[in-house]
Amino acid sequence: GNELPEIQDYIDDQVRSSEQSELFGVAEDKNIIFISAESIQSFVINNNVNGQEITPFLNSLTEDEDTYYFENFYHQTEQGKTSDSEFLVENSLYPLSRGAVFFTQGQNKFNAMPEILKEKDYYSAVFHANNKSFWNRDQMYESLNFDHFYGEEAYEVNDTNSIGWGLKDKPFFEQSIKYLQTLEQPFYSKLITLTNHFPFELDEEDKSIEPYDSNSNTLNNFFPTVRYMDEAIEQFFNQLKDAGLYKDSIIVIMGDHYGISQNHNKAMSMYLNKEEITPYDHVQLQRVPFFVHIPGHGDGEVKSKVSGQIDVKPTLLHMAGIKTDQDIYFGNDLFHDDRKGYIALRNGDFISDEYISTRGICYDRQTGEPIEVDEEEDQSDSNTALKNACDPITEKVEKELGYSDDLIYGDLFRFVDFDKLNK
Ligand code: GP9
Ligand code: MN
Repeated sequence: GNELPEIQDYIDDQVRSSEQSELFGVAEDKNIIFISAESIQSFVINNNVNGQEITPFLNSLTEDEDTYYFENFYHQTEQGKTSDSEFLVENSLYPLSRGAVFFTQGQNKFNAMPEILKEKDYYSAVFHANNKSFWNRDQMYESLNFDHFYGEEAYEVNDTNSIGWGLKDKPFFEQSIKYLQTLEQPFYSKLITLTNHFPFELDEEDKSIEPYDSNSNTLNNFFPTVRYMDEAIEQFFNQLKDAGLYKDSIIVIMGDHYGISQNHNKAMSMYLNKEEITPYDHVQLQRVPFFVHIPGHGDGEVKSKVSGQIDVKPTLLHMAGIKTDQDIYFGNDLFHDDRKGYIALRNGDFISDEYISTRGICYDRQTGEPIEVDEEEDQSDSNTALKNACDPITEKVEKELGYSDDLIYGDLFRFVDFDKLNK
């Protein structure tokens, strides 16, 4: 059967907000420069290691008057890692619970950001110095309607400017500038970094801070590579200014997913000065930085509302002055107060203003304390059912994840006339 009408009704009732946010159109005619920052987690922001700041540049952005920083922003990725984060951003749909949607659904029809932005004459391009077929990007980017993909072959990569997974972030940004300068404006460009990737290798000359000292080399080496990426992003801001691209652009920086898995919980608890990493702490560690930088804006602040990668698409489209009245998506504009009020993780866990639900336990989000389960009389057959304070939201989360899966597995966007919608 065709679930589309039911899904559209659900989105109208439960997801879409009715009015335009205060930042609607703020990026109109401006370039959108999106930096996908590899494996960075929010716990490094405004934090130290060995008495030294880890991310001085990003820290300065948290206080910058032209920047909004979202401190409770969650990644929502699964096994598809970076590609899942890209899928969330471009579509505001959930990735799959197993495998990578970039691989399994690379030929589907979508109504992704690059396509919708064409309505305002945006040219779109991705920059990433890795093999084009990694994560099946070459195929998926066509389905998402990107105009161009600058992959590894667009870059000069040699022994001295690469490490680990490939081209280091500093030469990557440096070499990307000349391409950005040639793009038709306005453009939507996504730049995907690589150096801060497991196993976090870095040349001595690129190490500005010392590794941490714990039983986990992964966590130890994470800090110097995060710092390297922070420096690369700062340098990129300056290069955008030198290239004359800065003033006419908004710059978005987002962490793609966690870098430190729960295998390193012991070292992590030592670093965070905690006795242990509880399931609640584990969910809180899934926060990744999200920055929206609008040169000359002046109203920037730290936003504390619960938010996530699912929210990026409606937020950016609205900033570009595009309405999403008809689109099919599961996120909310981050600059709008009328929001769903929860962020669903792909495994069914969620974070709401009040609660964090994980592994069937409902925690108070502020205190991290589990909430007592009420025994509730079921009057129909006098059985006692256990009622969890998180249950009402859990039901919505399950419904929403199911609808997203229906859309993807059924390739249901084939049946929507988006030319009409994107008019
Ligand atoms: C590979 C890069 C890293 O191109 O995006 O992928 P990941 O392992 O983080 O998904
Ligand atoms: Mn990644």
